[in-house]
Amino acid sequence: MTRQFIAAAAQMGPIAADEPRSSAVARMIDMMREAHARGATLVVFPELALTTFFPRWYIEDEAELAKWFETEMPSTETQPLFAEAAHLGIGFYLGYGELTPEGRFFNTSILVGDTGEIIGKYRKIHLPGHSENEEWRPFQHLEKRYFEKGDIGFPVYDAFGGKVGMCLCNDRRWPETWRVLGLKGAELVVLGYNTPLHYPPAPEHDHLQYFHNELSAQAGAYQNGLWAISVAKAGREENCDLIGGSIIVAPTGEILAKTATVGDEVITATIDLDRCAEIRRNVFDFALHRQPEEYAEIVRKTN
Ligand code: CDV
Repeated sequence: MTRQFIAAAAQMGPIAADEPRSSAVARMIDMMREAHARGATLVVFPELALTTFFPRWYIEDEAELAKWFETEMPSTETQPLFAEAAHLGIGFYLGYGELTPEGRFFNTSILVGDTGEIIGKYRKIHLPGHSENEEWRPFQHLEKRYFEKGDIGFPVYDAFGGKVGMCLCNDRRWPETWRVLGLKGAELVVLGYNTPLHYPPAPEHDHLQYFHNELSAQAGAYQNGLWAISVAKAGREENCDLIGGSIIVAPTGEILAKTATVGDEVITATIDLDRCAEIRRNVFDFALHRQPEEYAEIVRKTN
């Protein structure tokens, strides 16, 4: 049985604060159709893909904050995306703010199969930024205030003929994310991000944003012998520039497709899950070469 399929990264340009979810969904449907026309059976959308990146603002009122979150999935506004996926026979990954019935807030992604059913969920673990309003910043990054740390670990799901893991934005910078997913057998990791071009605490690294983005995904893919699809929300969003640079990376660490704009843009590549073995049976043969007894430091709490 071939474990080969075409996958798409559907980068999104900016979403304005007053842009309704129905508009973001319509944009995603357009790109889903384009991906399908190019033969894709999986399309990956960004982190918090239904709204503007609201953690850039300090919001004191919880009711005001809750407006950026979804209380059900699919909802009336997102149902058309699920319906179109089922109609076309294409699966997707979607990032959104999740507000649970118990009143818990998470930065979440879901994996949806080609009949429109939710296959799996992930809740972001590495939450960047800060918890208090820091007025010296040109814009806030209040993920630590608005979201709880994910409580379901790094699950890996049977999907698209293989094993698929998810993560979200800052997670991609952490080798532990990729290693845990790799150890669980992930053959494809899909992720979305919102990465400002300007990093206020260390602006001397601003010119490295695209480099660090690629470095993280390429290293994660290569060092674990898996495919990666890493997708931006990009462009000037409410006066904040977000990087583009969405990529599809092979298990060899090579970039096979990359966006050229900071707007809505679809890229595709053929994913052959059997190519994971090129790496996993060689340099990164975990069973043969890993030395976990020497890695205890990694899981020791240091703070
Ligand atoms: N949404 C993010 O997680 N953004 C972070 C920024 C703040 C560094 C990122 O890792 O891209």
